Amino acid sequence: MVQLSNGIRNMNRDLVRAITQEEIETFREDGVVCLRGMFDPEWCDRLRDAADTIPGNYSGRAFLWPFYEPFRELVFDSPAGEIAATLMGSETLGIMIDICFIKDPHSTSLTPWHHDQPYYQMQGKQVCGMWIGLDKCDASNGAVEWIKGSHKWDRMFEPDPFDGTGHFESVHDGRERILDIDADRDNYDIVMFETEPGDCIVDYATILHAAGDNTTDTPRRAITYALFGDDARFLEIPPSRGVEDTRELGLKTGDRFPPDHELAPRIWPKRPRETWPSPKEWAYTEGAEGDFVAVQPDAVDRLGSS
Ligand SMILES: O=C(O)CCC(=O)C(=O)O
Repeated sequence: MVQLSNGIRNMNRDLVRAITQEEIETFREDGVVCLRGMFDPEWCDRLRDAADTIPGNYSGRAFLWPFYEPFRELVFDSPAGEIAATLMGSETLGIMIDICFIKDPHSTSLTPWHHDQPYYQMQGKQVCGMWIGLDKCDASNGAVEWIKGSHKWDRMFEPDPFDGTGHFESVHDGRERILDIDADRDNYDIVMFETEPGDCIVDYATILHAAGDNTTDTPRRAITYALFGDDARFLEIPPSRGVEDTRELGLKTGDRFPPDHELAPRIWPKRPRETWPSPKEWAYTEGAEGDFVAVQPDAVDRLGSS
């Protein structure tokens, strides 16, 4: 790893190149776009090393930026914020959560078809995800597939559990059961990107996507962000679907996110390091399905009573 003499690591903190108009149009039309080589190898080396130290299972390593310096720098001092803000046409960008998805070698951690919106405590046209690959990724180790245009369907699907056990029992109001996409694949415009470390995929929160098993001998590691732009507002969501349950954001439906929110802070435009929030009194705990999740101290009680 390259270290500058002042101890500052030499990762690309800014865009390596401008985002093109064509990429913006692809993102808005298809709902997803793959941008190559946006995070240089040093980011990936550092993040892989950090990822390997975090306890948890496939989807259980979440809300990492308050605790792990490499994840913190990636959030507040990498091109991630500018990339997403540019694609969504937003002046500002905030982060709701970061998750490190690790598909272990020869693991059958199938990711069912879902969209991310039902997990998110936010609504708006400028709400997206960003998937940053830390390993080479293709169909053999669980590259994500996307249904182009599904962000415009104006439908909301109840997610299924991420462990292949079928459906959650209940379907919340305003949602429907996810369609059996794999039984009808020819009817959908499905795209998969084969990626190198440092490539990133940006997707609207309403686009449907899924990923297969890792059939290889090496782990497949990726970081996902939930991001929001100017028009996003807080939204109460039904409990019991995601790690978001463990966080009390202190907002009510329709509220804007304050730029200095301790748990969902603004990351673009960039802010000086001394203003990066440090959420306090949090702990990692074993969650309901063996996940390790970062929780506020009273969250276990809250979850228990929900
Ligand atoms: O990378 C994965 O395994 C899953 C990604 C995903 O579902 C997401 O980013 O929402």
